[in-house]
Amino acid sequence: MNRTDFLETDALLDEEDRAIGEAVRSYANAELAPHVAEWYESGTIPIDIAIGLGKLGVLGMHLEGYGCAGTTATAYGVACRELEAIDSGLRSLVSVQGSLAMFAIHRWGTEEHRQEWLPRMAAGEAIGCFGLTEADAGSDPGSMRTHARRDGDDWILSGSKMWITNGTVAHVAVVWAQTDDGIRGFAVPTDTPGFSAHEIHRKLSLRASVTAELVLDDVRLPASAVFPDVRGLKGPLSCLNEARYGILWGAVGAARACLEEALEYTLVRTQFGKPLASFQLTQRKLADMSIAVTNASLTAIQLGRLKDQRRITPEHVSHGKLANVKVALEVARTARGMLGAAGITLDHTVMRHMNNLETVSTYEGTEEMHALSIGRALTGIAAFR
Ligand code: TGC
Ligand code: FAD
Repeated sequence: MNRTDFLETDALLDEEDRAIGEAVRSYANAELAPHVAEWYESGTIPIDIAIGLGKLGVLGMHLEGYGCAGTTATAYGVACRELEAIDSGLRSLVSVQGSLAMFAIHRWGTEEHRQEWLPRMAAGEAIGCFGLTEADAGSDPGSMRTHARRDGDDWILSGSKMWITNGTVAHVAVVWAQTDDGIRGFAVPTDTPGFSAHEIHRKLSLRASVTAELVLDDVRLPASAVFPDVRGLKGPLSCLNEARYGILWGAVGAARACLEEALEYTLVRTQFGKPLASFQLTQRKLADMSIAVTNASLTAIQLGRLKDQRRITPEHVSHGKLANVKVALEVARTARGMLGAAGITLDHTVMRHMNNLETVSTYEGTEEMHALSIGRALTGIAAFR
């Protein structure tokens, strides 16, 4: 019996996808897990781990060509699951690099952008970030103020972006801005004069991850910097679909890790002369957590199938992100309580996961945004505004 995959949902995966998951799990356990509490405590992540992740083949792994592995979407999901079982910050690094920055360049960039950035990004030698959110434009990115105007053939980009993962360590920023022709995307080398990034400190969540404000102070870009063929929110939202898909898998990993730790702890911790796991109230919690992890896993696997068959819709992704992050947070909170005082320290993983999942629930569309997206699909009525 597999105590953290009760219904053996992994048996539903193709052999190759499962093997990729095992390779990522074993790399993450050996190379990343031993350091992650220290990174979390110091509020940082050494960006040179991207080189190892590049060698592992997980950066932009479901993209074709340009040094990317070209795996199935399911394999990408399984990799996200195994990384987030260690820490959401690791999955975040991979999501932003592969699903946001690289996907944007791959899908919407020019051939020149692709040749310039993708091979180095797949190898982890160049880092990307994705600037959509602003201080006053979060759930409603269409209200962004950052804008780009023409000056001869050049573009002049002005404004600021907030809460940008990898912002201070990025070599290229994908920036979305208002133009006379609607919202457009730009590939901005971060050494361009006028571009600066400022790390956001004092986070209580996703601490093993760099989060920054981007300031665009009349950044002059050549005509070739713009993504030629996309206008409007469709551009950035198409990238979010990719990252949200990775997140719905990642949440399974975080929840599974919390279940695993709650089980291990309650089997050995004794109170009232018996292991905590022997009390009926504890077993009810463990049973509910096991069911939650299994259901989340089934949801992820079905969405992987739909994505590999090119039948997935944004509303399907909203379903997965909302459902899986919500239950992962519930599992993490329950597990945190089950470890008592020990559960609040970095010697255990549960509170780190719980705190991380607060961010995971907020970014890439809050629970409310995804509920409204599902509501619109069910009713035909948009209730966002
Ligand atoms: P709406 O009128 O619904 O749509 C505008 C245009 O966009 C199209 N569209 C989509 N296209 C692709 N994928 C989707 N999911 C799409 N949703 C909508 C739509 O068809 C339309 O196209 P067109 O051609 O007709 O113009 O737009 P709205 O302004 O009403 O907003 C819809 C809403 C609220 C769902 C959307 O704005 C939204 O998703 N808000 C949440 C914002 C968000 O998720 N931000 C995330 C920022 S990035 C991030 O958090 C990274 S964290 C990463 C990490 O560290 O892991
Ligand atoms: P708001 O939009 O102000 O929402 C606040 C609350 O109001 C939420 O509960 C929300 O659901 C609710 N609300 C809003 N509108 C409605 C409505 N119509 N009906 C009901 N409730 C509503 N962004 C990027 O572009 N790139 C990144 O790399 C990135 N990384 C991030 C990393 C971290 C650590 C964090 C915390 C955020 C990151 N974000 C990034 C930003 C993230 O996408 C936004 O925080 C998110 O979209 C929510 O926006 P907001 O924080 O402005 O909240």
